[in-house]
Amino acid sequence: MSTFNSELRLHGYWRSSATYRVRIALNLKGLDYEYVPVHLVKDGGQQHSAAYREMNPQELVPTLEHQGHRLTQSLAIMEYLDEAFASTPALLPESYAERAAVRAFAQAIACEIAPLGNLRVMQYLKRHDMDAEAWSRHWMTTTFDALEPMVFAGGAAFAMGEEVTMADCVLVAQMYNARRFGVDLDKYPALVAVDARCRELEAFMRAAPEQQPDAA
Ligand SMILES: N[C@@H](CCC(=O)N[C@@H](CS)C(=O)NCC(=O)O)C(=O)O
Repeated sequence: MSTFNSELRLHGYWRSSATYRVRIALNLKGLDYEYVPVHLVKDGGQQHSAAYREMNPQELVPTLEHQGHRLTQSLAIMEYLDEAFASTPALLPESYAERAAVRAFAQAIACEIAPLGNLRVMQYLKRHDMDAEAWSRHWMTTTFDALEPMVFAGGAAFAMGEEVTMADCVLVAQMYNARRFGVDLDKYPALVAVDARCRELEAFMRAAPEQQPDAA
């Protein structure tokens, strides 16, 4: 079920994992939104334009506009959606300990992997003749090694239990990057299983990079 909310406008890029997380979250919450593509490469990167910088001084996607607010940072945006639209399915569990566990899982990816593989980091490494793809694979596997037993330990359907949470939004987006950069996923059967289970759900399907209007 989808609730139209014309006040939600998401600025993002089809292949951006941070935008992908937020698209999944919006779909899980049943929220319609206007999607405004920001091409991260064309024109030297539209995220660096004066107009976009005014909205997001970090020159990163995504940015979500809602009722005059300009929200940045995908994890903060997902928590905002959970709180602002509390009557829709929750992205975080009720118990404080479980919420902390979901946040920890999401942050392990969003804070320990994603910044190291960001476009501007990759561009910097390439400018300095370094193997940016190998670098990115290295940091993905370092954190995946830690996350794999956490998922197995639960033995549950989704990353952090029997319900889909914010952790799954972040995991699925990162698994997309892992496949794109050729990480050997055979080492991570639990992560692969959770990713596959999530991607069977409509909210995840509609959020997939190749389904976006700006997909190349
Ligand atoms: N911590 C931020 C990361 C945002 C981010 O790094 N976005 C990337 C795309 S996934 C970006 O805009 N990169 C542009 C660049 O590196 O110039 C979040 O979670 O929203």
